[in-house]
Amino acid sequence: MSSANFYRRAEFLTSASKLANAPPDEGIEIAFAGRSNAGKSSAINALCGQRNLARTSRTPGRTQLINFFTLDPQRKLVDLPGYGFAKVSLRIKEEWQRSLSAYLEQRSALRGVILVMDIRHPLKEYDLALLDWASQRPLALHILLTKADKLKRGPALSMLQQTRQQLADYPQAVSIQLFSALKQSGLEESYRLLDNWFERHHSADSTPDPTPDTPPDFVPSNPPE
Ligand SMILES: Nc1nc2c(ncn2[C@@H]2O[C@H](COP(=O)(O)OP(=O)(O)OP(=O)(O)O)[C@@H](O)[C@H]2O)c(=O)[nH]1
Ligand SMILES: [Mg+2]
Repeated sequence: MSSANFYRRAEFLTSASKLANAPPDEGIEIAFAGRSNAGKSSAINALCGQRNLARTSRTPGRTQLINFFTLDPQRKLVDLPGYGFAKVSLRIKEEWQRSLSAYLEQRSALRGVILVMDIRHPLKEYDLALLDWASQRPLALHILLTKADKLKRGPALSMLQQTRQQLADYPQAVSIQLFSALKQSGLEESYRLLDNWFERHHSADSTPDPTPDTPPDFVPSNPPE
């Protein structure tokens, strides 16, 4: 099955306000983390070819729960609550931060973290904190510099280069790419990475494909030229 078709099978499973409410800790999970409003939920929707799988919003702080999406019985995508948003009460902020850190530190199924950053504001304080956190355990790390459509090609590439350089001193390997949910760009590169982390090897994938290849039902509101 093509990657696009595999990820299109994503279905909402459940939301958990804390780790204790999460589904059983088994199989492989890949989590999307990042600052509030960075574009995590939009990235998941773009990758899964579904407009409204993960709730998105102009209002920062939309995703306040840990949301689980099932791809198949052994593989899930996880939309984490965004961090760094000032306008929520301290109590709620502390709760999020607690459930987020518990998930990142304790979840055995967690294979890798996709750190989503707005290309115009990469590697802010909380992003660096997240990278440090993630390096406490062997987690694969990848960065989406998203909203790449907000910059022209040249500046976007130079931001990619700059950010890559800043990560060079980092103790753990972190791969990085440009992405745009709006323009649907960067999908193939992300699929290769997700397939790898999910141990989805095309020839060895024994899961039968019940659905024939179908065109995406996701029509970007602003399709690329
Ligand atoms: N231009 C552009 N806008 C985007 C892109 N991705 C997301 N957005 C917009 O950015 C805003 C936030 O997107 P979300 O996907 O809800 O962000 P989030 O990281 O899930 O936010 P929280 O759930 O609050 O943590 C929305 O208005 C999106 O439409 C993109 O690639 N390009
Ligand atoms: Mg969200």
